[in-house]
Amino acid sequence: MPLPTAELHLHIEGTLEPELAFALAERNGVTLPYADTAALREAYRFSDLQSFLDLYYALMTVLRTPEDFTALADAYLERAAAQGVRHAEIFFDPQAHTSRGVPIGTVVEGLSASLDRAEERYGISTRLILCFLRDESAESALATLEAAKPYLDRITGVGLDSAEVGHPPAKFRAVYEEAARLGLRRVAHAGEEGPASYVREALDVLGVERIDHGLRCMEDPELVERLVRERIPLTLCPLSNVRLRVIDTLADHPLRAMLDAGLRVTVNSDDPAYFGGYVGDNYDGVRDALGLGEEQLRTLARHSFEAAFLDDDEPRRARYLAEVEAHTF
Ligand code: ES4
Ligand code: ZN
Repeated sequence: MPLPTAELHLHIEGTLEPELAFALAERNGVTLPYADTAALREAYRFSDLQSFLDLYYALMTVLRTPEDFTALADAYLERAAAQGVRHAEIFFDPQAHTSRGVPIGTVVEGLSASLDRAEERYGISTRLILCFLRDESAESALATLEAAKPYLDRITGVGLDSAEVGHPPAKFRAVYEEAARLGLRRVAHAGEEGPASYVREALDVLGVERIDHGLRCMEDPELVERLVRERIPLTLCPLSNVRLRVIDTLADHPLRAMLDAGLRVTVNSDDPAYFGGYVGDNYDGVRDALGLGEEQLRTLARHSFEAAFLDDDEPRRARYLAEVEAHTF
């Protein structure tokens, strides 16, 4: 039995495996510039975040109908369940679809058709988090939030992703203010490729409750102290950091140092189809590379459920936490 965990940092478009991409391309009459799945996998050698994003946006053009999004989420949930995921807070990038003529309703309704059955089929509770592309304008983000208004009963929060450097959190101040007014929870990617100051800014200007990645906070001891004091969860994605060359090898990952510093770190898979593994593979990777013991692994899983947006269902959170305590390695 895998360690039960909540996955809090997962881009649904990043779960598109080559086999499904080719199947959807065929179904939708989209031509991919790769001969086959093996040739596509050959392209998964990234030098940085941007080189990954270029492929990520190109490949997701095979997603066109509600059924495509349903199939995508079903495939993720099945794999996630096999690796211990009990609760998933799923990011999606509406602008990456609306910009090519796929309405946000197609995306939300397609994903929802899968998520509505996730509990009965896979034993996973779910939430949806709408992410704004930070390399697009603040106006585009505001228009996206406006377009999402008919679907807010299915959306728990907002996030901020895509190319980080040069697009500081403050660019989205007004969008996050509006999101807060609408009662949405707030998270943001910060301190992945961008500096520690972006982590601070995401907290101060955007009012985020969790930081996605946040790795580079380790360059700023005062910021670390604050994150510990304010119990801000950080959603780490170890295999992603290696594949995107944020660090050289898993053995260089600061996760252990972050745990030792008292940070509320969690383990997640980010874009598992692209980075070589789902959430259990990420746990196994850091366990082996950093020599984590059972109590440290249990702490990581406990953090994930404590950081989950389950405030509307505390009995469920308590059940999940009890599963973590009862887990035998
Ligand atoms: C992403 Cl790893 C990562 N970083 C920023 N934005 C993203 N979108 C999808 N994966
Ligand atoms: Zn991410």
